[in-house]
This record gives sequence, C-alpha cells and structure tokens, in this order.
Amino acid sequence: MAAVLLTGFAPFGGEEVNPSWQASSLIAAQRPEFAAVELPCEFGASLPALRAAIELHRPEVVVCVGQAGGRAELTPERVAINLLDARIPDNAGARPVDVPVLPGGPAAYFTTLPVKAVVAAVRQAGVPASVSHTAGTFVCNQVFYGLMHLLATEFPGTRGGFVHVPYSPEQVAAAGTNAPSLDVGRCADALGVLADTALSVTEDLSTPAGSLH
Ligand code: PCA
Repeated sequence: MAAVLLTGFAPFGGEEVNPSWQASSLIAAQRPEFAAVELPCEFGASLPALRAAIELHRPEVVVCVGQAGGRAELTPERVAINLLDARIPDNAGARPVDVPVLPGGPAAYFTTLPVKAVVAAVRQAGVPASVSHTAGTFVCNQVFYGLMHLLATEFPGTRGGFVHVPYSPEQVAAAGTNAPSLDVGRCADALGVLADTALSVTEDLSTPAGSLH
C-alpha cells in the first residue's frame, strides 16, 4: 500500500529522457509513503499498466505526470476529454485520429485533485505553476481520462488527476533551443508538495484560476 501513486512516462518524440518519470521516481525514492511507476508512451499499453499499478499499490491519491514541452510551469490539469487526435505516432507507431478514449463514455471528466490549492502551495514553494484546462489529445489525455474513469467506476474512494511538467534544462540544452525548462530536482520537490496538498486538502480553494482563452 502507498498513500500516493505517482506515474511518469517513458521518453517519446525522439527525446532521450522524460522529466515526468525522472521527477516522479526521484521524489518517490525520498518519500517512503509514495510509489512511482513508469508508463509506456503507447496508446495500447498505457492504461493496462496504470490499472496494474493502482491494483498493486491501492493508493489514496493517484497523480499521473507527463511532459509538456514548451510549457513554462507545472500545470495541474482540470479536465480530461474523451478524444484522441495524435499529431505524432506513439512509441509503438500508433496514431489514432478522432477516436474516443472510451467509446460511449462521458465527454469529459474533471480532476478530483484540489488543483487551485496545489497551484498555491507549489508557488509558495518557489516553483511556477498554474491550472491548465487542456491536457491535449495525445497519450497524456488518454491516461488522464482513463484514470478518472477507472476511479469513478471501480475505485470511488481514490482521488486522482494529472499534472504536466516542462522540459528539463538538459533537454533544452541538448536541443539547442530557448524553450522554457524546470530543473528535475525542483520539479520532484514540487510534485512532493502537490502530493502532500492532495492528501490533506479535500475541498479546493474557490479563488479564480481560469483563463480568458
Ligand atoms: N507527454 C505526452 C505523452 C507522454 C508525455 O510525457 C502528452 O502530453 O500527451
């Protein structure tokens, strides 16, 4: 049993590493009550791996983490949609376009993590963060939607959600671009703050955190 299950992803899109897994495994190694599992970046294999991890660890809270290259902040996601539209192939070569995650499923699920309280706590710890209203339409959105469906239908006592993290500085340096980045150690600490907040706060803040576009 673990209080918190963190998942990160395998590298994808030509990258050598994925900071979502680097940071998740780093904080889980420091916190005995956390467990971390790496998910394949594959439409066919990611949700069975997530289900197995939840069945193994029986956590109170599940936090799935993914890389969002180009984002400048840690971004807890608010809504998962029942749509896949892959701009690039996954690691197995699959590229679903305009396919539901779950045929006949609800159009969307909301996170059950206190995303506004999380953003406030992560900012307080000195790491930029904001609420995101789209997890995209690739494997991360699939995992987020699949997670929320699984929790709603089979693990109603478990809360969960998804957070995207920026590139690491090493990835940006290797690519020779000026994309924003977040140090993996700082990212790991921020995931710890996020998880602690998710464990202790069951009713989210009602401060505004929406976006105009
Ligand atoms: N990011 C991708 C998939 C795996 C990951 O780390 C996404 O945002 O969908």
